[in-house]
Amino acid sequence: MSDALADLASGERRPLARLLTRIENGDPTLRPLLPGLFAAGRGGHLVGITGPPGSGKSTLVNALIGEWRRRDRRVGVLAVDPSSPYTRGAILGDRIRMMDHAADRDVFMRSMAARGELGGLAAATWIAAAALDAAGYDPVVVETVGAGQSEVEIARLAETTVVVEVPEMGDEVQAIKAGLLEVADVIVVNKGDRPGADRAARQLRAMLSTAGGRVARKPPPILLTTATTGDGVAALADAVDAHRSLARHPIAARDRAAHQLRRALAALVAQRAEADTVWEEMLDAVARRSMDPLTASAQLLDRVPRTVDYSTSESASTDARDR
Ligand SMILES: Nc1nc2c(ncn2[C@@H]2O[C@H](COP(=O)(O)OP(=O)(O)OP(=O)(O)O)[C@@H](O)[C@H]2O)c(=O)[nH]1
Ligand SMILES: [Mg+2]
Repeated sequence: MSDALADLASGERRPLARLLTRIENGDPTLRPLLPGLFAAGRGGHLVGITGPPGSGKSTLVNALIGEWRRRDRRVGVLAVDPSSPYTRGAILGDRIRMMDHAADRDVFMRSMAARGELGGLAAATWIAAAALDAAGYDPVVVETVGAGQSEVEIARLAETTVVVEVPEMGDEVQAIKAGLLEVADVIVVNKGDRPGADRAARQLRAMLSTAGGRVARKPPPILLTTATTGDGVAALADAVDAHRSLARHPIAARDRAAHQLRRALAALVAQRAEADTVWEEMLDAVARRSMDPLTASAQLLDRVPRTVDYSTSESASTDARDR
């Protein structure tokens, strides 16, 4: 095992923080460490929390941390910042809202942005989550803003995906909501102190009686919370904990693995194609409409080598650095 991984197992915060920085930067020398990192996992529950901006995700995570700490769990939290204009600036707010637990040694919180390339932000996020798992945090919570498909996808890669909604349900957001609800294992109507919260929960239940959740065929539980007071948070923690065993059903695990593989594969192929000498040429051709994107993709794919050994190309530099 490399020193970086051995240090993780010690439960110290510094080595974990350092490793997360390397993951965030897309440090290519990490790639040979990945099998060891995933093998060092301790079975922590990976929980994704997503929902519209401002729905109270961070406040809810803060309250959930309190609940899980009462249950003697060590909690890890990654707040994902896709560095889009939408969410820039939200990070300081997140930090303040989760401040209740800043001094707790058994709570680890970190904002994640991805500057480099280890298969994109989604992959980097789940590598980081694996690091928190290897460091003994359970659950490991990933908060992403459900403002775009990629962010929702990040939460979807979790074992248990919690979708946070709010009582105000304008018609214009119904479509977005439907997309979000599709990936939900647990649905929360937060801001339960606001008028119409009960009605919103009832509407969602009606909507879902036809849609169905992704793991079981039966609709996911819908819970009412008020994150600011903690109302309903214990029941939410119960629902999340209860979903853990469902998520580990072999069919659910394979379903998740398929998503992870497809995403990682797409990111890798795109990365290699973009490094190809003909990439710019293809771009021009598609931009000029002298070639269609599908034919261009097929030609680029044909040029990607059939066997790529990632373990050899970068391991030499890793050995030099980590030993
Ligand atoms: N009334 C009420 N306000 C709440 C509740 N939960 C959160 N809020 C408020 O809603 C605002 C947004 O809360 P956040 O926790 O930052 O929401 P978020 O979903 O993490 O926001 P982003 O990360 O920016 O998408 C804050 O002003 C919170 O105090 C609640 O249950 N009731
Ligand atoms: Mg937030």
